[in-house]
Amino acid sequence: MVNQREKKVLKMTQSPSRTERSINIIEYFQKKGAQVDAWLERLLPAVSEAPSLIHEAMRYSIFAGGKRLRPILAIATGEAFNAEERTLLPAACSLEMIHTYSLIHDDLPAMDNDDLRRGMPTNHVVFGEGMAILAGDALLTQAFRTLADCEGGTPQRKLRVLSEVASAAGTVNSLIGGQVLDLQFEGKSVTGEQLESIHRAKTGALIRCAVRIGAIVGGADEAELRALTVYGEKAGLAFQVADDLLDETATSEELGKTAGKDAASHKATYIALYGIDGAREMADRLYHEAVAALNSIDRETIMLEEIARFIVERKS
Ligand code: GRG
Repeated sequence: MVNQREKKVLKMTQSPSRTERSINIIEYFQKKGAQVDAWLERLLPAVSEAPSLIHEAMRYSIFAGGKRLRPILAIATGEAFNAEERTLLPAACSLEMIHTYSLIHDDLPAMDNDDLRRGMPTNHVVFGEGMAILAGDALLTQAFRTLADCEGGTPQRKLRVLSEVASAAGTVNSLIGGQVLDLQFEGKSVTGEQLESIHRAKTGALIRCAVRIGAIVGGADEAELRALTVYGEKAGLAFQVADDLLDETATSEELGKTAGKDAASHKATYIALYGIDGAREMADRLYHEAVAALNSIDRETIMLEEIARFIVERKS
């Protein structure tokens, strides 16, 4: 039987303009996504574990069919540095737990108030608001337990990864901080600079972190880490510009979440500021800048190039 995530990956292949290269990236997402799912299965408490309802709620959103972009970015980076799977995979999965927590909370009535996510009713619609808040909290907590418990790696590297993930999920130029800015700017007109500061934090921090932790687990040196950080920052912004374009141009069915919400709520987006063509040009420029940042790294980084391309060409 095809599961929710495999269905999502198959949907990503439905672009008529895809090339041989992008077929490889689809295969890579399928293969690594299945590996991530297998690890998540092991890393999350079983539904049979009491209290089972919270474990059901956590698993409901984790296995609802996300693309697994953040863990796959961490894996692709780690693989370029021959990182050990037993350390890399749990570290990568911790990011998917944090990302899923952020989606559950973002969909709550007090935030974006949405009822569709990953093609399924949102967590609070199924389990109620209280349980959805707890499921988000529990995923965030489990992410840090996963990082603390992962095997292999030196203590220094593990601590550094813990610090990187905590920082990316936090308030300073990071996930929660970005959401705070987003709430504060609601209904106000924003400049390009302000929009970038929201998305560098809200969407970009976890994507940048994915690349950095892959590199740290693999033992990249500081110069390599700096170059990969630029790649991660450019890819993170490109992801958001593409997300704004998809919100405007794709259907809810294609996206698995409510489409057209940005325009309906008069939200500041790259489309609102630069128009569809301007946003497309920006995504393309960011893609080229991301790939250029990889030039100084003497490693096999083709998969990172392909992921950057996927980020701007994706259909969901
Ligand atoms: C702490 C109360 C409280 C709330 C936190 C942190 C937060 C709420 C919200 C973060 C905002 C957020 C949801 C950012 C992500 C933006 C985004 C474009 C998500 C979609 O990512 P995809 O396309 O999704 O990778 P899939 O489903 O494929 O994983």
